[in-house]
Amino acid sequence: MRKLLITGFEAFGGEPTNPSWDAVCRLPDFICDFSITKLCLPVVFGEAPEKAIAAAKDLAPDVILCIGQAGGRSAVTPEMVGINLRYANIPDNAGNQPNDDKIVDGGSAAFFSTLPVRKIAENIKSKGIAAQVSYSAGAYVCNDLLYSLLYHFKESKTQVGFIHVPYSDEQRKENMPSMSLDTIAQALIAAIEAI
Ligand code: PCA
Repeated sequence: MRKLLITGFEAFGGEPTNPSWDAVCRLPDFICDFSITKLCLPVVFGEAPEKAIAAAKDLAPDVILCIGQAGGRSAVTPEMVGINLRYANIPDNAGNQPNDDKIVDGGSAAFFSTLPVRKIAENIKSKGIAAQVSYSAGAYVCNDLLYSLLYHFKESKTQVGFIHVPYSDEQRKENMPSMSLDTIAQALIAAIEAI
């Protein structure tokens, strides 16, 4: 049996909840040949990847799949790339607001996800759920997590990827695209099936 560490984020930006963690909580403990370990991460630059790396040290997962909210997107979007950049429109949950800082001094400009991103998007779509490959995870804490994990695991067999999800219907955002938590959870199961 393979091991998959899946992470979601705590709430941020004044929201009461985060659909990434809410959807992760709905997942079963086993999906295909994976045993699933769930972890909620703080929306704090540097701390999110530290906590994920610490959990991975204990678990030695084959795959680390991170999930985050991308409010305003209408589809589930597997991310193709993490970039070596920190920029924040709003402070993170510890008050940090980096302004075009590097994540790793002297690190590569970018790393590609080591998950089969396009296959993941196709498999989600095959279930009738809107999905699209994304070529930018932004420069906020989600990208910080993706880039830092890809950097940390670049010489290892551990595969790393990130999926952004829309607002949930349960967040009741007016005039904003959203999806039910159940649909988001089904999309994550479809994503894991494709790995
Ligand atoms: N989304 C933010 C950080 C936490 C989250 O769920 C982002 O896209 O960077």
